[in-house]
Amino acid sequence: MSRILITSALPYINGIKHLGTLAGSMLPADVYARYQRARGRETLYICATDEHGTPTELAAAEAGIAPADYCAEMHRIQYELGRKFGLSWDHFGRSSSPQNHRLTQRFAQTLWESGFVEERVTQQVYSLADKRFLPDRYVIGTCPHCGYGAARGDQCENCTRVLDPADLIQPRSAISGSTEIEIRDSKHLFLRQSLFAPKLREWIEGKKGEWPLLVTSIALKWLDEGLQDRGITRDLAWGVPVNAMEWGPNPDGLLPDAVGLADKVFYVWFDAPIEYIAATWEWADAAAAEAGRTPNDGDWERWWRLPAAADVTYVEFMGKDNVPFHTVGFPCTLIGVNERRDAEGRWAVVNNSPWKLVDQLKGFNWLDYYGGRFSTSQGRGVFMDHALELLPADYWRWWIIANVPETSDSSFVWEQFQAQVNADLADVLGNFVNRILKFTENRFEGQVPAGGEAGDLERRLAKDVAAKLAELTEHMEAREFRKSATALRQLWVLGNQYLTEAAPWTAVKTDPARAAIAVRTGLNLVALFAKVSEPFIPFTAEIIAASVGEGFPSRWPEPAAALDILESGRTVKAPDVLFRKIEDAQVAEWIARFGGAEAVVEPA
Ligand code: B3M
Ligand code: ZN
Repeated sequence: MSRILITSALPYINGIKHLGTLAGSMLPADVYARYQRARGRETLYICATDEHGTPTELAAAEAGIAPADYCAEMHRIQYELGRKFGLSWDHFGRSSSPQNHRLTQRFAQTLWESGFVEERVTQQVYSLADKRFLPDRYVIGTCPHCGYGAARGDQCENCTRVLDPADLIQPRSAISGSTEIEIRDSKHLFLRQSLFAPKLREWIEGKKGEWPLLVTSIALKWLDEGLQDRGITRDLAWGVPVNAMEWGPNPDGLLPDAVGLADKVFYVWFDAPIEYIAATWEWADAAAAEAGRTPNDGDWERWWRLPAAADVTYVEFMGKDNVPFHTVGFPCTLIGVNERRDAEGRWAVVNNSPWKLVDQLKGFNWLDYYGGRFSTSQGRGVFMDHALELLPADYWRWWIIANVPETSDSSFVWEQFQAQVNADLADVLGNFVNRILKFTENRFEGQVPAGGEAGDLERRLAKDVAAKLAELTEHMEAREFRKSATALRQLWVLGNQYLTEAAPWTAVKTDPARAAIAVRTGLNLVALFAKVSEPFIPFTAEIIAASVGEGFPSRWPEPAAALDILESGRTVKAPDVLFRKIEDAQVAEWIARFGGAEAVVEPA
């Protein structure tokens, strides 16, 4: 049986994340991880904070503390919020970890010594007003391709074209707005991505039909535009230092310019994906420390390096803007540390334990807020901390997964959120669990009755449930989350329909045996719903499981045995109301606080 390795795009360290960040990667990854564990597959879900780059330096400066202290505090906050949302990471690491420093430098050194990285003198934007070099992202101006006025120097978020600051029209500093910027020479390391184009194209073409069209089309678009060599170092203080002193000669016999590079750090997008591996290393070291044993590299390498990882299926989750870095940049790094090429361009595997490339890549569109972007600065939209102040995590989990932006962008709208949560969670699932358990307490001493012979109703239900469960399982295996949520809701509806038709509260007056089979069947549906709802709404699923004395979490049910879970005589107990309905007055208050339809300033 395959082991499952899951990573979700690393949230930037600065700021509290909004619902869109949950939707675009961490939440679907969590639902999938929980499902895989329920299927009994050895599963590792890894995530971390993405801590380097200019945003961190600026946020720390604004907070008046050192970047290291700022990151430690924000990591703790993001970790706690993630756990409150039920994000079941096996490890939530930090890209500033010693493990990531060592691995990033080791990979860069190998790439240099293989000739896949070279030094170049670049023209870097220097801001006189800010007294600092400006990374591409911190130069803004008008996009030459689509005219978008706030295009960034690395990528235009409007037309997603990759840019260089020199391309921008009327460039200015994103920090101070100053146009007093000048170009200065600065020596940097470049990853020669252009060398990898043929191999990458072959690899991505081979993923057509397996990966979402969104992903392969973005990746191939980048390749069609002509793969550019990319700078992997920056003039920043906070980041993985480029230690040029220990590197061996490259194929031309050159050593890196220790002086020109000594005070540089690696570009955040070079070290961040490597943190997927390094966070697994952190996880293994933490487990060893907890067990009081010496760390063993094999514990983490067995997930990432062949042949030990031959039975691992590696699945990545991310938003569409991250797809280029995961289908080009990171694979170039891993191919580059696995292989070498000779002067004739022939490639050969030189690393007898190659690092794994991603097997399945689930990319998402964007979840926006009333058609516009969430905005911390403009206080528009719902962020993770506020969300949990308003409602329990499962309300958000359910709505996000049921509306996750898989094939197109989707929008959070309070009125639709209220309608769907009240209908699916309160009226369907909550109502079903409450009705059958309250009735069992009142008329069957709170115990699972010994059921008589199942009738046509139960036989039809068993067939429908088995078919719907098989459909849900198929969608989960395919990582189709909206379809999975729809199938799960339809399962809940089947339970309600059965109860309405079987009407044990009527049958009990004239045919107690019939009522007993209806109650027994209803209680088995409760146990089933707890199992299949756990990946989506884990907190509520645990309460439902406990109400019928079931363990948690438990194995994913087999369709054939879906209605034969509870033995007669088991004690059951109705839980408190599972979902309080969202009132109109609450929606009105929240629209006033977080913005509503009028809130949209610029389109997403
Ligand atoms: N920190 C998330 C973003 O672009 C970025 C992902 C890194 S995954 C290695 O919002
Ligand atoms: Zn543009």
